[in-house]
Amino acid sequence: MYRDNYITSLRTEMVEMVKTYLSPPALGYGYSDVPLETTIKWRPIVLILGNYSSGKSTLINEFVGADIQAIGQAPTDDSFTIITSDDNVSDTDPPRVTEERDGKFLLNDPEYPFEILKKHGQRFAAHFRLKKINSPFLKNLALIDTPGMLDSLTERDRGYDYQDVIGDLAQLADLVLVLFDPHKAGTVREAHTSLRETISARTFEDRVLFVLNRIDECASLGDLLQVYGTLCWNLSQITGRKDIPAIHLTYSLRAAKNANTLPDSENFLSLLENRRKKLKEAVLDAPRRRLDNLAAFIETHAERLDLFTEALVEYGTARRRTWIKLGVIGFLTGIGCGTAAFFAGMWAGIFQGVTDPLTLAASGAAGLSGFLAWMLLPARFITSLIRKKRARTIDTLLPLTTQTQKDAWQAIRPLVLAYLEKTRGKFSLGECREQHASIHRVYTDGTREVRKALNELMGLADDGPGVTPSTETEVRGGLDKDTGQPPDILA
Ligand SMILES: Nc1nc2c(ncn2[C@@H]2O[C@H](COP(=O)(O)OP(=O)(O)O)[C@@H](O)[C@H]2O)c(=O)[nH]1
Ligand SMILES: [Mg+2]
Repeated sequence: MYRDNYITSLRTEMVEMVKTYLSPPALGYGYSDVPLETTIKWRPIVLILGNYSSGKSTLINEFVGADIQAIGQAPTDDSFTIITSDDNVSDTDPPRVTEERDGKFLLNDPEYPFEILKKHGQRFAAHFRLKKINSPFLKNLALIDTPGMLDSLTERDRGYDYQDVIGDLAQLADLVLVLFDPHKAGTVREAHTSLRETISARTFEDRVLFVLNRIDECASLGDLLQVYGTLCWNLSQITGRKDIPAIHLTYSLRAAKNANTLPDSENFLSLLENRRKKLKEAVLDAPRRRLDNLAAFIETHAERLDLFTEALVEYGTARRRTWIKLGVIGFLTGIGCGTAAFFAGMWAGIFQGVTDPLTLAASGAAGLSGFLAWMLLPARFITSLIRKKRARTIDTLLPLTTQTQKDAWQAIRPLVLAYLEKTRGKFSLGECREQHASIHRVYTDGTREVRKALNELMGLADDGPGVTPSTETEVRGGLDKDTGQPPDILA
């Protein structure tokens, strides 16, 4: 409980940090079309993928402790189902579906993070739903059951882009389980392509778990090894790596009993650990994974926005400098024009002397006209040339020393150009400086505090402070002495 509360309040604070400091500039500078917190504000999510009848729904029913999802050998269920808890119904009652909602509701309710899926259209909306279950298993998380992958020919009849949907869901998910069964251990390419495209290589290993399910259906250990070998080969072909990702071997005891695939205790299965429990633990660990993902989210976006605003500050400062120079030239031009008018007037005998009001007015007017003419015509022309040149040499605006900086710059470069194009380089430099300073603080101090809080979490046992601490502060595992809350990372 203690640890759960810590995780929940830390999550809230991190989302708040994004909302307060990163979202406003992200929206203002066209870095993002929706508030950044849209995809992270909801509860931790576990996405369950796999071929049809690889046992996804069976696994989910086991986790939540009730038969809430239809199961069957044929492609039974062709919907994406969000399965989460109903906080209004006691979770001591036997688990059951307490509320169902359709896709239209889910895609439009701002409480949920699924607005980004609207683009997949009506056909997708008709295959998207929410089920609330009063299961304690779902207290801090949501599962997503998916329709199985079919062959690519039938894929086209779906009416929406299955791979794109999977990609978007994977982006929202804190953990992705990819299930295979012995009959179809070879058909993994589609799922893997969408995952590779959306989950960064850096976090892929942490986020995706491969599961070979229904292993009770292998006739012998030899049969299993054959299947395992095929799957490993396919995965390594697709990942392009020589090392093979860990594959969890498992089966549903209940389904196996029903199918009568457990003939005797001599069966090879008795030699293997059924990884059901490990999978369950991994799924229940999703809230902690969410914190890691949030930390990475904050780091990535803070770094990019930091660079974005720094580039704008540099650009704005250079622009201001140019205008000051042009202003000085304009001023001198004005003086030149005024002086010329004075001498011309004197020479022509129109002016009576330096103190003559006509002399003053006419020379002043000539000076002012000279200044304005310069500023409105040549100076404008020059700045538009300079603006074009700066757009071409935008990469030299900032000294990018590290590879992560270079990557971050590549990600935002088109957005910076689009913003400069849209504003024609005219934006408030002062405001931009302020934004940059506050984002920079999040990027440096904020992310450090987040990492510190996460380290403290590692020292916390399930029901209270972990490790035997020696002082009062250590006892609280870094929590506030009075409130028992995590340190305020926004402070
Ligand atoms: N023998 C055996 N059958 C299983 C296992 N898991 C699921 N099944 C059966 O496989 C069929 C498809 O399961 P289902 O959960 O609907 O697969 P889904 O399409 O991936 O959701 C059902 O008839 C299940 O009873 C298992 O571990 N062993
Ligand atoms: Mg299913």
